[in-house]
Amino acid sequence: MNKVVAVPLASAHRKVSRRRSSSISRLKLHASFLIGAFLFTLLVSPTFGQTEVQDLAVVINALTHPDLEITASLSLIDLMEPNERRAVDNEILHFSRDPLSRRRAVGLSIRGHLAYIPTFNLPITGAASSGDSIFIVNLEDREIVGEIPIQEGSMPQQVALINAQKLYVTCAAAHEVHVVDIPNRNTTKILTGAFNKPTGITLLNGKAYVSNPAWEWDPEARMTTYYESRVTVIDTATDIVLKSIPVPTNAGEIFSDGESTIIVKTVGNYNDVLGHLVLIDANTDEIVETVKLKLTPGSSALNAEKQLFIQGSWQKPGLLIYDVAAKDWIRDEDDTITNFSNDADVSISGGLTFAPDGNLYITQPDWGGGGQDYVRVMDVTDASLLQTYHVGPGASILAFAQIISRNEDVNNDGIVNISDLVIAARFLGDQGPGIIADVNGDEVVNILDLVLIGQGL
Ligand SMILES: [Ca+2]
Ligand SMILES: [Ca+2]
Repeated sequence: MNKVVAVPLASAHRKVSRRRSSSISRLKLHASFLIGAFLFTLLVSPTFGQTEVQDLAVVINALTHPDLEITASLSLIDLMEPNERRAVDNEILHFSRDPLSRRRAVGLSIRGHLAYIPTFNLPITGAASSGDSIFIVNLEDREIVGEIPIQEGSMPQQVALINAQKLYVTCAAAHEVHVVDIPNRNTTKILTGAFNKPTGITLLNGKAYVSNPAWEWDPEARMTTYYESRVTVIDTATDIVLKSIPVPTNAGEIFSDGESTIIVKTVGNYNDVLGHLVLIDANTDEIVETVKLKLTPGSSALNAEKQLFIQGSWQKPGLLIYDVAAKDWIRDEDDTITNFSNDADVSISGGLTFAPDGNLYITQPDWGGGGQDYVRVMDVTDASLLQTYHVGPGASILAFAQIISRNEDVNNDGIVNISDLVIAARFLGDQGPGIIADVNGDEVVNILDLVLIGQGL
């Protein structure tokens, strides 16, 4: 774990010192009194001698079980804490107090200190959802700080944060993508007509790519019908649907390589149609490669080296690795990673997520409510097991957050930007203890506080 601890701290220090020296050089001579005052502030205020950085894994424990009185919850793992037990803060909050509501938490997107989690009540499978919303959780204060209402019955799935003002949320039951104004916490636009059970969403080059699995449960025939699956492309500046790209049956997870390629995993029909990988050129929005899988794939995740790790099916367990850049297999169906190199007894099945440091996090939920829910960390260079964290019931969704405590972050969203300056300016001239805009803590809000926020921009 030393690698994880050292890197963010060092980079944070570098960032702070670079920022300080470059901005001082920009100050004019006639403002030298300000420099003096500013440096004095830095020296006397203990807050500015250190920048507190916390690397977290955020876990959604998704099991709802009225008989066992289990409701969906959130756990945090402190990745800088080497002790596996102490590192986990289990079930710090629940999405409902009422087990009978079976309130689901199905997605997780993080920006700064804030996590956006689509939720809805679904007491009976197959019924319409109710109380649909997106919870906003402040990960530093560890509390729900807001709730964005989403139209009842739409079953919000996944959030894509377009910018500080706007997010998209895929709404599977409504066959829509809703455009949400984040500061006002309301839906401003509904994109419709191009979607069929939209679920996955990823962003690249000013566009959003949405996967449409397009399946429907037929209660009379007691079987699932699979319609034509597509990837829908949306211009995120205008919210206009640009294109619908047909893909093989049952499109699921969708990834961006951060440069030029969108990768879609299709699952098939769990019968005679197996899975595929589809690569889409994000400049032309044309399919450039379709790779047939010889199985029904499980969870997958893409790392910074553009390697797609895929769980095999339950009949054919083990990890496959596809090299997206080379369009070739690193480990194919006949050569999967079935065991940890240093612990052959531990199964590596479960949900996959890559951490910023390149390690693979595997969520292993116990859907029976037996409490055997784990997050395991794999070093993919040698497939060794690094950590095992015991988390909450149904732990199956995971994402990463970096918490940096800064007084300059006036509105406490984890990001220092123009919004903080605007808010602080409203307090100019105010005096007294505990004013949020009093960045240097001298009990007066003046130009010095604004300068300090300006440093963070
Ligand atoms: Ca802020
Ligand atoms: Ca002040």
